[in-house]
Amino acid sequence: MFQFSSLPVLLCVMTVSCSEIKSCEDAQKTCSVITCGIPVTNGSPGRDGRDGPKGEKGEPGQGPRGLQGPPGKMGPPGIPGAPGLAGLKGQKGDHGGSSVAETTLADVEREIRHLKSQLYHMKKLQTFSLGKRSGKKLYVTNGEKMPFSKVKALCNELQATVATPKSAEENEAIQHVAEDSAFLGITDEVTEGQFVYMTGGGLTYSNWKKDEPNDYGSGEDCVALRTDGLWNDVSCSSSYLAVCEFPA
Ligand SMILES: [Ca+2]
Ligand SMILES: [Ca+2]
Repeated sequence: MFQFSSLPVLLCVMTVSCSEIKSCEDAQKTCSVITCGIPVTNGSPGRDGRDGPKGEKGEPGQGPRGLQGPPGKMGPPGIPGAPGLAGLKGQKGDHGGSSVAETTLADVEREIRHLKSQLYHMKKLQTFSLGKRSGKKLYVTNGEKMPFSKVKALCNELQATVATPKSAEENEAIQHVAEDSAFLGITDEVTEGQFVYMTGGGLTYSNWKKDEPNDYGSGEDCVALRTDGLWNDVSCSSSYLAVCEFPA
């Protein structure tokens, strides 16, 4: 009894083993003919089935955290923000260069006008107190007597010349200023007997006293205006009033 039930199985096994190039399906077909109606206890395992559908995502793993990666690229610039509130009002600035120059020029012009006014006023006072105006000349004396060399130096220091009358009117003006005999800007130091103006040129007017000039004594090369208005040649080293002449 045992031999009959196990024989088809053996035959099937033998058939498969004898023909290795045949597929298992073919073997089954071969065996099914033989095993018809006879239950089979244990067949050989079938091939792997097709892949099933993809499973759901699993839970994150628990492995160690990796190192932090490098920074990413810089993103695009954002939208400009709204304008801020207006700042506080600044302090008033200085004047510009041109304004300063104009202001300075105006100050200078104002100062010049003021000085001109003062100078005009002083000349009037001077004429009234010390001098005498004749035409375009102004004669001034300090009332001191001194040698001719010092008179020249004094008048030169005042940017003036020694009083030199070139007309009867001017001679009278000097006479009016001088309370005593005064030096005139006339000499014959260069050529004896030939009196000339210190400023240059021969005399165009004279008012000699009678018998003058006489070059008296050791010589007289300077000229003094007497209180009577007449001229006398005198020694330059003698002292007479200093009268200076200014252009008026
Ligand atoms: Ca002389
Ligand atoms: Ca004389």
